[in-house]
Amino acid sequence: MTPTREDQHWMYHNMVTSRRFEEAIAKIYFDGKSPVFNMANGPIPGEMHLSDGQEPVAVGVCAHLNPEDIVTATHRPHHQAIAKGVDLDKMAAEIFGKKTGLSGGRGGHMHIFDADVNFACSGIIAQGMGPAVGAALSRKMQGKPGVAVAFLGEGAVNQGAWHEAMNLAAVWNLPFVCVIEDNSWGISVPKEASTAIANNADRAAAYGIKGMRIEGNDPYAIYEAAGEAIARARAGEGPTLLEVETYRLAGHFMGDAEGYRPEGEKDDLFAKDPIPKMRARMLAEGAATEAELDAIEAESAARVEAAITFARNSEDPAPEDALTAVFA
Ligand SMILES: Cc1ncc(C[n+]2csc(CCOP(=O)(O)OP(=O)(O)O)c2C)c(N)n1
Repeated sequence: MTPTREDQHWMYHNMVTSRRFEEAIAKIYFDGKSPVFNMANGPIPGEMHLSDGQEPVAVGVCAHLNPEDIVTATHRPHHQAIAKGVDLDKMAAEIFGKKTGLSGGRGGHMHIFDADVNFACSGIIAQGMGPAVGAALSRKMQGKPGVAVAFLGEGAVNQGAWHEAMNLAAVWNLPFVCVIEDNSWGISVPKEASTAIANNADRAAAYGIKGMRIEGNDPYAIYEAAGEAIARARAGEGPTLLEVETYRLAGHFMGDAEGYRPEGEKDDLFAKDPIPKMRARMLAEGAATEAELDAIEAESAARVEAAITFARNSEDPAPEDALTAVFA
């Protein structure tokens, strides 16, 4: 199933918006954090994990989802949040720790929650599995439509929580899709040093479900495989495990010296940047004109600038608000 022209425009738009958003965040992040790096300082407090390069996974999957579908993500959540339709102004404000943020600035970049589009994420790896499988179970028990998708890194699928949730999703034949973003690194640990098998899709056999691996960080191939998995979930045919090869162009976190990367790895990865590749393919196949793609890029840049301005100009939460919405 090739994405329609409209879907391709949507995918490209969301990939570019995600990339521009992270470029803007990266530019601001170190403000106020030097000469001594203190991650509590500056307009963007806390740790920062960028998803540059991994955008095809988010758009290839989320192109098939509706607001009623559920997504859980990880400590690296911006690309999926944008593709799921999370409000960009409120997400930027959350990252800046502002009162107008999705959670009033309490969560920061690793805890983006938007109930309007059923999106959540957590900095605890594999933590999204339980809530996603639980959401799929609730939809099934209530006879409501909705597919739940949990995105995880390839390092996270060695957690016990992942296996337990995967098993229950299969036992209960739930409308659930697990998407593993295999960027080959868990912080500085290569996949082969943490995972006993090369292809995590093979683990699907342990749960009697369908598993697929998609190579090449290709938005078109991801779209096709995800479309099949999500259609199966909607038809009541149970969960699917998708592993997608992708690339992390940035460090694990902002400030990562990336000394663990083999010489030249980053150059190779940048040469395969999925955004210019998709642009070239759309032009070659007549799916868009130069003018249309330029307009998409301009629109994304303006949207990001507006969100960053909204976040910067928003009020800080009052100190006494720190004690609301918590168990005291
Ligand atoms: C339960 C738990 N253990 C350890 C950590 C620390 N930690 C944060 S990210 C990470 C590696 C994650 O690798 P992967 O799942 O492949 O995702 P990626 O960072 O590559 O996107 C670890 C160990 C954590 N956040 N949660």
